[in-house]
Amino acid sequence: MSAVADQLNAHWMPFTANRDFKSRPRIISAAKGHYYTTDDGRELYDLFAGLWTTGLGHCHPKIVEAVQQQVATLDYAIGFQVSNNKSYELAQRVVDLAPDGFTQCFFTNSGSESVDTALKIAIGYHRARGEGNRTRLIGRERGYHGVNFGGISVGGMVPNRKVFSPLLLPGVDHIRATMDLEHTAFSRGQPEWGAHLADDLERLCSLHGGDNIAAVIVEPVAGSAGVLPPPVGYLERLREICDRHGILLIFDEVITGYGRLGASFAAEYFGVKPDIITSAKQVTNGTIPMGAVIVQEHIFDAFMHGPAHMIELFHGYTYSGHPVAAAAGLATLDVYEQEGTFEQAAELAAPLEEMLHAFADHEKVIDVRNIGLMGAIEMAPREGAPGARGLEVHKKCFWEEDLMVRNGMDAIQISPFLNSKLEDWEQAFEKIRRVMDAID
Ligand code: PXG
Ligand code: PLP
Repeated sequence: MSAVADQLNAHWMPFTANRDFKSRPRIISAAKGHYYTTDDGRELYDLFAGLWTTGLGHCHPKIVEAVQQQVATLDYAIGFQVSNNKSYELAQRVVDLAPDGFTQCFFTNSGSESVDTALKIAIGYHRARGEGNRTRLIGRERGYHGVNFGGISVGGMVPNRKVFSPLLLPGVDHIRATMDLEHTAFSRGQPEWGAHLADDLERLCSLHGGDNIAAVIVEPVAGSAGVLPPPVGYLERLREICDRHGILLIFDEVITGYGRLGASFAAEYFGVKPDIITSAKQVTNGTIPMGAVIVQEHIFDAFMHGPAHMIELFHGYTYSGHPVAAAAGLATLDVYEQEGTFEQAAELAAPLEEMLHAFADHEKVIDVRNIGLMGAIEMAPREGAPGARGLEVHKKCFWEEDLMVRNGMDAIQISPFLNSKLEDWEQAFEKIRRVMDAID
C-alpha cells in the first residue's frame, strides 16, 4: 500500500472495489468550473459532472456565496412543526419549475430517500382515499432507485438486490427493461422499437387485479443502467395503462431533473405527466445533499383530512429542508434561470449526439445511446471478464489522460456539464478513443 492508501484504511468506500482502489487511490482535493484537481496536483476535465450532479460546474461562485452566507446566518433549524424561510421558498421555486399541476414538494437528503418517500406517499394516498388494498408496487428490470430497502425492492439492478433478496418488500413486480440490442442498437435518441414493452404492465394488472396496484415507478430515461432512453410512445402507453387502472405513475427524475435533458424535467421534455416526481442531485448542483419529492395537487389533497391538529404523513428526516441545502438550491435555480442553462443544454444535445455516434465504427463498441445531455458508449465485454474493459477505461483516463469518466460495467457513461464547451468535448472524446484503442 502507498502512504496515502494506508491513511484510507478507515474509509469503507461506497460502490467501490475497496482493495483495488486502495492499492492505487484516486483522490480529488479541489475543483473549479469544469476541472477537478487531484491530490498529486493534476487538473482533470470532468466528463461526468460530478455524479450527474454538478451541471453548472464545480464551486459555482453564486452557489458558494449563498452557502457561505446561509451557514453563518442559520446553520440548522428543526423542521418538524417549525419551518425555516429558505425551505419554504425553495419548495415554491421547485413547484414553479415543475410541470403544471405539481403543487407540493417534500424535502429529503438524497435520491434514495426521495424514492422511499414517494413509495410511502403512494401507499398512504390510496389508503387515505379508502383503497387500502392498493399496496402492490411495480418497478422495471434494470431500474435504479437508490439503495434503501424500498428502492432496491422496486429497482432492477441484480447485484444491488441479490444479497437482500428474501428481505425485499413483498408484493413487488417488475416490467421488462426497454433495451434489446437486436432492435435498439445505435438508436439516436429514443428508439423506434419497444413501445409494446409497456404492455407488460397490463399483463401484471390482469394477473393481480389492477385495483391492487398502488404505483409504478420508472426512470423516464434509465441512467445507471447505462442510459436507456424510452422507446417512442412507451411512456405515453404506461400513462394510459396507469390511468385505466387508477395506478399512480412515479417518474424517478434524480438524474433527468433540473436540465439534464435540456428541459426542467423529463416529464416536460416527453410531455408525459406522472403523479409524483422524485428528484435530487442537480437541485443543489450537488453542492449540498438534498432531494425533493414533487406531487400533483390531488396527491397532497388526499392526505389533508381528519383533525387539523393531527400529523397527516408520519414521515420526515432530521435534515428535511435543511436551510443550508435549501439556500444552495435557491442559488442553483437562480443560476439556471439567469444563465439560461436548460436552453444551453438543449443546444448541446445535437453536437453531443454526433460526437458519441462517431464511436459506432470502433471495433470494441456494440452500442451508442444518447438523449439530451446523457450518453453511453458500450463496449463488448472481454471474454470471461465483464466490466473489466469499462473499469480500465476509467482508470487509464484518470491516470494517463487527465479525464474523469465513469463506467457502468463496460459502458462509458457520459454526463457532461449543461454549460459545456464543444472544444473540451472534442479533446475528451479523442482521449477516450485513444484509451479504447490501447486496451485489450
Ligand atoms: N434514483 C435514480 C434514478 C438515480 O439515478 C438514485 C435514485 C439514488 O440517489 P442517491 O442520491 O441516494 O444516490 C439515483 C442515483 C451511476 C450512478 O453510475 C447513478 C446514481 C447513483 C450511483 C451511481 O450512474 N444515481
Ligand atoms: N436513528 C436514530 C436513533 C434517530 O434518533 C434518528 C433520528 O432522529 C434516525 C435514526 C433517523 O435519522 P434522520 O432523521 O437523519 O434520517
